Amino acid sequence: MKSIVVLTGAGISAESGVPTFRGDDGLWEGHPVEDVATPEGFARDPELVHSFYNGRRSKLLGGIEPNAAHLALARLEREFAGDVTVVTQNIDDLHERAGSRCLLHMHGELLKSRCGNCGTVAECRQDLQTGVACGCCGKSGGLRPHVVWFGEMPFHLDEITGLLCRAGLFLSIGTSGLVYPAAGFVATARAAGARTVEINLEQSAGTICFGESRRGAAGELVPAFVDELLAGGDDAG
Ligand code: BV8
Repeated sequence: MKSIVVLTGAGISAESGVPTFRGDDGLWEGHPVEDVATPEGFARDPELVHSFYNGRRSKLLGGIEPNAAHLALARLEREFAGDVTVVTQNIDDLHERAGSRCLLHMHGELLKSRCGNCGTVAECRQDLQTGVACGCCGKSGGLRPHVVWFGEMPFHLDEITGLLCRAGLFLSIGTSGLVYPAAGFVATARAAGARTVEINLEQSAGTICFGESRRGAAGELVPAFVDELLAGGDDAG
């Protein structure tokens, strides 16, 4: 049984109440991306960037729960005969809390901080400000969210490329397909001979690259597709 690679984006967390980036309640709304999701923006106004991420962190910790799509992917990992790896663009912890274990956060994690002075990555469940000192080196002024901003190198790319080249099935869920290198994963998987399936609420920038595209809400379509895969009704390649 070949392996499955699942790419998720903000759309898989939408039904849990986490705003997507390009929806009406979009995250970047009110903030140009350059101001809140680039190293230059952070250097220019660190307190603005801290408040942007502090707001998202406290919302995530204030009652947001995994939804049926997250839970279905964890079930797939437990019950599928081959390997299942979730590569997420999301910085929330909903895949972990749903039970996914084989999980790569290519754009980092909202509940972790990184120290610009000593490089320590630590759990972070409270507000960050410029004056907060690093628990390791004791210095302040260097802490930032452990997330990948525009212009920064995503994490785990070598491992992800290897997985894509060996996958029997590449499944993309809830992403607009606008941000690279994640948006290019489908081409890599397809070139390596994988079956490619997209589940998304609307047409995405990458829809034409997928062998199959299923239109609808992740909370409904992902559990149904996982049932199909576990029943063996649809060969995962
Ligand atoms: C890189 C973390 C070099 C932070 C994010 C000029 C200068 C510098 C770089 C570039 C440049 N031009 C292009 C680039 C590359 C750039 C890029 O792609 N820019 C775009 C805008 C053109 N990329 C980068 O900078 C990346 N780094 O390139 O380094 C390099 C080059 C090659 C190889 C290696 C390295 C780093 C980008 C990472 C930025 N960080 N997030 C944070 O979260 O604050 S990006 C962020 O937006 C997400 O992580 C995600 O990646 C991205 C897109 O969001 P989506 O997840 O797709 O969400 P979106 O709202 O857009 O769409 C949601 C979809 O769900 C919709 O289609 C909707 O219909 C659907 N949906 C909604 N509800 C549901 C649903 N579907 C199903 N069910 C539902 N219920």
